Amino acid sequence: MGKDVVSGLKRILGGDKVVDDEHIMRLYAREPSGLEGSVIAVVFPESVEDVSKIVRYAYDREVYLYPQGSSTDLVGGAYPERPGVIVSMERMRRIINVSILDSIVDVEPGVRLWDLNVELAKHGYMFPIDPGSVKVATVGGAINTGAGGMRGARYGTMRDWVLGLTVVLPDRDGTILRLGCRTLKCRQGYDLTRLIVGSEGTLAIVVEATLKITPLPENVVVALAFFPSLDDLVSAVIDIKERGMDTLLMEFMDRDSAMLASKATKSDIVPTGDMLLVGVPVNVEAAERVLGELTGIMRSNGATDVYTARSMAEAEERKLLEIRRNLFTAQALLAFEESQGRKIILFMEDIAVPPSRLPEAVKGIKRLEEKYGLKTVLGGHIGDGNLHPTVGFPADDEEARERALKWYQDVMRLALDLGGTVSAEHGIGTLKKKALEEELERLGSGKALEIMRGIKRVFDPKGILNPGKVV
Ligand code: LAC
Ligand code: ZN
Repeated sequence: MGKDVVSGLKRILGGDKVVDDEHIMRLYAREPSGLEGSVIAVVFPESVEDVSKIVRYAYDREVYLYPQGSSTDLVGGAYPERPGVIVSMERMRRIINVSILDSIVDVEPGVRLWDLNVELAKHGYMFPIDPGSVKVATVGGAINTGAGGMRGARYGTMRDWVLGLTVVLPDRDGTILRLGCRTLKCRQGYDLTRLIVGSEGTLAIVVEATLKITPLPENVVVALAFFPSLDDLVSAVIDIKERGMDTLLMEFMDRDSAMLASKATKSDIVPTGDMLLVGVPVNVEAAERVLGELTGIMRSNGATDVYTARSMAEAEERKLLEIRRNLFTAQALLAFEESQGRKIILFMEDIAVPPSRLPEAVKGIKRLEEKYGLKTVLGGHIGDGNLHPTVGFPADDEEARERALKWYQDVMRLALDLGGTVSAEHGIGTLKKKALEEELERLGSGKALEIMRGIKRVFDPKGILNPGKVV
């Protein structure tokens, strides 16, 4: 079947948009966690019509399709679990229109979030969703993942920023459908736009998006501090919140993880405790005063070293954000050192708990680290209670994989016990399917799963789009 599919796709798209080289296909078959599937071909559509043609072909022959951005979701969301065709959106990367007056931008799905922000910055605007993978993550991937990131406590997730979408449905005609509006307010019956956001490529292929944009803050002050204990760090967070500071960033990493990430990034900053990173938007005149208040709160809660920057540009230049951005890299380094060069798999959790329950969550994660004997790197978005404990193990160690899977499930149960949720921003993919069921059952909402499976059938009657994911 593989050869037929390749020649069929070449016939309808032209040879230059279809790749079936083994080595290249392997690159598209895996995600950074180390999960890997198998690929028949990778196709690179260049237009909406190309996508529609691909879908019509796949519908006819019942070929599985995997729409893909940069595949950095970390829960097995975009990799081809069953053999199929990767639909890479990387050639559809035009910023079609920026309208400051309407506060919107129209983009193709392959535009990288970073590049979008470089363009918007020229107008004094930004698109605020800022996942750890922001330098490679694409708009289409972020829409399908429902991505969040470091500014989540203030700006929420993708759900809050997508106004309209053009999608291609996986039906006989490869129907092209426009959903949502180009205005900030929009009531179009049931909200199909937001149904697609976070649907992980299981309902439709996003081919264009209308996103809301917002002015860049005039200025942001940043402080990075190290605390003798997580309890001290949390009490600094409480004080910052009680002072009514409207933070843009509120991020943390535990001591060992910060040290590893500092080493991995060859940072000049040597962590001396549990790390808190805070950014507060203020106008230039108030920068000094607010920075003084912020460092005052940190020091009065026991912070030893405090690094500060009067602007985001200075913070980037002095690499105050780099340690936190490299949480995942830190675990990769740790697992790699311990595995003596073997291929490793990383499981990064993505639970959220109400921030008031964070101390209990952190203690619970430490307990599970001991219970399973898995060295855990811990950090996340402390402002919105989204935690990313991460473990790694050699890919060929079955026993360690079993243990890590049990650990993974237990971390999610801990979140549910504390009134939280199993996935905040990375999605369900393959790794969190069971946990999603558990979450809904605990809420007495088992029926919601039936509704979701029904929705999947309505959009994708033959089940060809990213099969086996989410529900
Ligand atoms: C982070 C990404 C991985 O917060 O969610 O680092
Ligand atoms: Zn995150």
